[in-house]
Amino acid sequence: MFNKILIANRGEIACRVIKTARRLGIKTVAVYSEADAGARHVRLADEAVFIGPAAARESYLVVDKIIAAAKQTGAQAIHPGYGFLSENEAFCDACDAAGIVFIGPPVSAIRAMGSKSEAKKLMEKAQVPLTPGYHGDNQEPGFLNVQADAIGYPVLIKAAAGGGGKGMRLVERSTDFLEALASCKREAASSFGSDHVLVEKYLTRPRHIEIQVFGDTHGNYVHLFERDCSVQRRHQKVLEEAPAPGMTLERRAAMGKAAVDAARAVGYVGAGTVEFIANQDGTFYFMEMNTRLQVEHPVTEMITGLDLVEWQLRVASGEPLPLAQEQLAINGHALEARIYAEDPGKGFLPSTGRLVHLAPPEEGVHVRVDTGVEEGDEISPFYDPMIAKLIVWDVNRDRALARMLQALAEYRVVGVANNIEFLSRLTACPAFAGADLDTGLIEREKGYLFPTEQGAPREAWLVAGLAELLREKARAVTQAARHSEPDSPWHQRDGWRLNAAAKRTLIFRLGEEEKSLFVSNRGEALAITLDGTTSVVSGQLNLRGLLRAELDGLRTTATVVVAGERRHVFGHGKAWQFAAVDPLHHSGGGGGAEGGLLAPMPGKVIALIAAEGAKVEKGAPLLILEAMKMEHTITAPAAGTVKAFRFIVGDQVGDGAQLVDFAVDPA
Ligand code: MV4
Repeated sequence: MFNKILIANRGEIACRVIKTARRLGIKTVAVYSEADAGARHVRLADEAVFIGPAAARESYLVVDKIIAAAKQTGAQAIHPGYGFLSENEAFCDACDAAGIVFIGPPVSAIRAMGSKSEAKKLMEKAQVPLTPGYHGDNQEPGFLNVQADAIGYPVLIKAAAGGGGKGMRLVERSTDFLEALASCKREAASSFGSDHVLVEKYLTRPRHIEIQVFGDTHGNYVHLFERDCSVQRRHQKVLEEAPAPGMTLERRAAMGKAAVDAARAVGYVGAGTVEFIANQDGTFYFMEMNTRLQVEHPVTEMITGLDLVEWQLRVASGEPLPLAQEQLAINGHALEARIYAEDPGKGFLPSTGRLVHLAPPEEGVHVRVDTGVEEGDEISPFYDPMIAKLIVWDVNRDRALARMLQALAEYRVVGVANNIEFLSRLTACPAFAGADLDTGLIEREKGYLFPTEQGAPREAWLVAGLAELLREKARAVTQAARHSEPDSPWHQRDGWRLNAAAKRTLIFRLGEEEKSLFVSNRGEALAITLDGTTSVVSGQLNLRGLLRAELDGLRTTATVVVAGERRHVFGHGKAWQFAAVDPLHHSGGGGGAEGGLLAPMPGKVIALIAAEGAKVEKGAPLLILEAMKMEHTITAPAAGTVKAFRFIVGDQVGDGAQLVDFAVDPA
């Protein structure tokens, strides 16, 4: 076994590999770019080597730099992770040339699986089922058109050197074939450097089912059962699970045999994945073979209880496979969701920024979080915006679904847009929960998955208000403790007032909607009037924003995280981004700047600054209130005219009182 390995990757997979290496007592070397100088994988590794600028093509993808780092640190082997150089033949050769073990398959297997048509020829020889079609060398258009007619429409034309859905054309009828073929060849030539295509029968509602295989250097091969990765968006996997719903023992054995035969056919060593496309009736066909450890490998680990990276390290160091096929079994069901910094409401646009608050669910037997970031880290624009992989396990699929919903509901991310709510809806959607799976699920369920409704339930507004008050109270207590007279009644934020029940107005905005919450004391609790209805609320808020509340006698929990003026409310698997509106700069009850300006709290008018009838700019001082022993300047919320003051100097005003009639200039 190795003493020291280098991980030629970053993010969650680098952290994940380091975790297993450390458990095995293997020293680890990380490599990092400028953008990753403070990254988690660098912190976790025993050593770290700087390899250059943030752009991957100048750092993580530069073969010579990775090899040099391994030589510099005495790493005996390199784990490539996935992506980057993990399936790069030149890198594999460079490792061999440098006498450094590449933890993966031999370069011959990478080469053989790099071409779709070459891979299919190998699979045909190994009697692995292929999609009905033509994948030969005759590329004459008329000949291919005859082949397509014989296959029967619809057919799919695929670029042999393509992948990930690129270079495919669906043809519904013979008269469209030649034009589609020409178009596909043009794209294939320009995108992949080869216009070689194959023609296949199109499967209309396919499932993507893949088999995890392992080979060692002693001729042993096993499969570690299947994963269903049908839930994809634009050829990016979103949710993966193991085992595949509806899989029969016979079908599993047949797919496992086909995958092992495929691995044996290419002399495979290490972890590999044979991808199949399957009809709804379960008939399956070879699609491609991936010669790397896949992103979704944890679901296989959760149902087998194995550590696939440990297997990779043992096999790469010449050990035999730790277990034989008959010693492998499935236990329970696992799901994986990829938590991304992207905005589903904006076409899944990647989101960058600092993770001002990051609180994954608690890990244990049922929940695993593979992540490359911690609170305070940046999600940069240079790399895949993955925040983490959330993996859950339970004894069956329904229980695993419940675990996933619970874990997603507990996952708190503030600072970047993210897909957690989308993943919750996807997990809960009837098609997925009912295992009605195919690669078109997300598109088919988009009405459910991308709701147009905005707004938040009353409970969310009340939670935002209660948390705000509890946070203010806690802050007052902290400040009092720092004050020379900590017991002074002026520090109490319990709403006590000399001669009136304390009243407060809190204003929050959600999207275009703005609401005022009128707060008063109700014994030990608070009364919040919202939309004309009063609720009695109380609760406790901890330092991480976890709120245990009682709203009108009903107990609930939520999390409220502050980021600037934003109040992120999480509850029941949903999230809302409120904005706290500073009443001092608020005008009008309805959220617009029209109408008067409300007194943010009880106080005394001590100066009228602007003249009645005066035209003023946004931010111009209008009057001064004295409240809580401080002077508060009320300013113009926008350019406009001071029509009239409702009070004169010396008047006492109540909380929420209208102070000024103000007309905003037309836009
Ligand atoms: C297909 C197919 C339907 N019929 N082949 C997409 C990329 C590559 N993995 C192969 N792909 C497909 N090949 C035939 N004959 C549908 C797809 C496909 C797909 C396959 C697996 C996972 C997701 C997919 C999304 C769209 C299309």
